[in-house]
Amino acid sequence: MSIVIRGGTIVTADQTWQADVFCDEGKILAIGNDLDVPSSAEVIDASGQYVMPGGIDPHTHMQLPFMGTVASEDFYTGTAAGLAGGTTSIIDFVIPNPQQPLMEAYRDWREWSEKSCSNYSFHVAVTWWDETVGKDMGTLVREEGVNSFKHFMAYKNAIMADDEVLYNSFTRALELGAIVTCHAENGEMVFQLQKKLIEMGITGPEGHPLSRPPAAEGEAANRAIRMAEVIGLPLYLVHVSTKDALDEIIRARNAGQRVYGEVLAGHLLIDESVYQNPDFEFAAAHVMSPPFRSKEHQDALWKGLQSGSLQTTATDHCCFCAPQKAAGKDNFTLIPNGTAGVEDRMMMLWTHGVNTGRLTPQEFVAVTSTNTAKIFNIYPRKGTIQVGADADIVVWDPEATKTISKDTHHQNIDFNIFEGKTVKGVASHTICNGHLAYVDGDLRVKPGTGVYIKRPAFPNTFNALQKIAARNQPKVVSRS
Ligand code: DUC
Ligand code: ZN
Ligand code: ZN
Repeated sequence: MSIVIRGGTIVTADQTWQADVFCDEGKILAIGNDLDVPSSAEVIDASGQYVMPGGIDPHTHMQLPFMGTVASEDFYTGTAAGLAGGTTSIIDFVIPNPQQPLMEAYRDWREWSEKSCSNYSFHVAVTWWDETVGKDMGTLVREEGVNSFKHFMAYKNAIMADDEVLYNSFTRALELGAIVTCHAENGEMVFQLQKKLIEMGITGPEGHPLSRPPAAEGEAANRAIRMAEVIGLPLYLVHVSTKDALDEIIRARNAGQRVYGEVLAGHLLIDESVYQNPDFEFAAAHVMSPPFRSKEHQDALWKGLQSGSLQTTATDHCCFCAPQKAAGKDNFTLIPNGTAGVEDRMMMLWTHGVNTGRLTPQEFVAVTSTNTAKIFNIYPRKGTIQVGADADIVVWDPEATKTISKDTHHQNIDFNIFEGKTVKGVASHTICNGHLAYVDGDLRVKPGTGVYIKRPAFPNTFNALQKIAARNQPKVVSRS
C-alpha cells in the first residue's frame, strides 16, 4: 500500500516544516513539496493538520497475569486502542515468576503478543537471581533484541527484586550493554504499612496511597540511582510520580550520571482525591502503583517534563474490570493494581501540555515518541519523520475535539480514569508500518499484523560507561 500525505505541517522533535510525505513498503520514501507519486497512492489531505511520528508508549502491560487475575486488555485490543489514539509502538514487559527461567517467560509473552496489530517490543523483568538468569539475559540481548531489564523494587513476596538481585542484574546488564529500569518503591516499607493499615481497620481503597508514601518512592529511587552509579550503567526510572523521586533524578543528572525518568499521563492529570470517593468501584478503579499523588507532586512532574529532567511519557496501561477489582472489596491490598490509558495518552498530553503552553509541538513529539526511541535504541527507525524511517505516522488535527468515555473508547476495560474530559487535538489518521490503521474514528486493523521490534544493545555508550564504572570499583591497595 502506498500513501501520500499532502499539505500537512511535519513536526519532529527538532524541526517544523510544510511538506508532503510519501510512504511505501512500510517506509517513508520521500519528503518534499509537490511530490510526484504513483497514481495508485492513497492520498491523505492533511491541510490544517500536523504530521508527526507515531507515539511510542514505553510502558504497557497487555494481558498481564498479576495479583491472581489476568489484565483484561490483550495484545490485539490493546495495540488497536493505541492506534486509535496515535500510538504506533508499545514496549511491554515480560515478567517471569520467581524461579521461572527468563527464556520460558519470554517465549510465553512472544506467543501471547503474536496477535498485536502495532509494533511491539519487550523489557524483561529480573525477579530473582542465579547464574541461569545471567545466562538468559545474555541470550535475550544477543539473540532476541532485548536491551532493557526491569526491576520491581516493590511487591514483596511476589516479583520484588531485593538489593542482591539488583546488584547482580545491574552488573550483568553492564557487561551486556543493556539499560536497566526500575519501579522504585521500597517494597518492605509498603508491606509493613499495608499490614499496619489493615490491623487499624483501614481496609478500603483510601488505604492504598497511605501504604505507599512519597518517601517510599524517593528512597527506592535513590537506592537504584546509587547502585547504578557504583556499578556504572544507565538507569531508567519508570512512572516517576513524586517530587521525591524527581529530586533524586535531578541530583544524579547534575552529578553527571545517566539517569532517565518516565512520567505517566495519569500521574500528571489525576490526583489522590480519587481514593476518598465513597464508591468502592470508582476508588478501586484508580488503584495503581505508585498511586495518584497530591497536586504539589503533579506540579513538580509537569516541571520535570518541561525542563527535560523527565524525558518520556507512558501509561502503565494495565486493565482490570470491576469484577476483578472486587477481589479487594474487604482488603485494599488485594485490589489488582492497574489503570488504562494507551489510547488517551497523546490526546491528554496535547490538551494539557501543548494547549496550555507547557510544551511546544516539538517538545510534545520528543516526550511522546522521539526520546523513547533514542533511550531504547530504535532511533531513527522509530521516533521521527525522515526518509528511510519506518512509516509510523500520526496525522493530528489540533482543532478536533472529543470527550473521553469508557462507552466510546477502544480499550477493553469498563472504566476510564479520564471519563468526561474533553480533549482538543486528536489523531485523524494513524499509519503503522505503511498501513492506514485508523481513519477518523474507523479502526482498520487485523490481529497479527504487528511487528516485533528488536532493540540492539549500546556498545559505544557502554564502553565509555565501563571506564567510569572502573573508577567506582574497589581498588587493591598495596600495604608494602
Ligand atoms: N503497577 C500497576 O499499577 N500495575 C502493574 C504493575 C505496576 O507496577
Ligand atoms: Zn510499576
Ligand atoms: Zn508497570
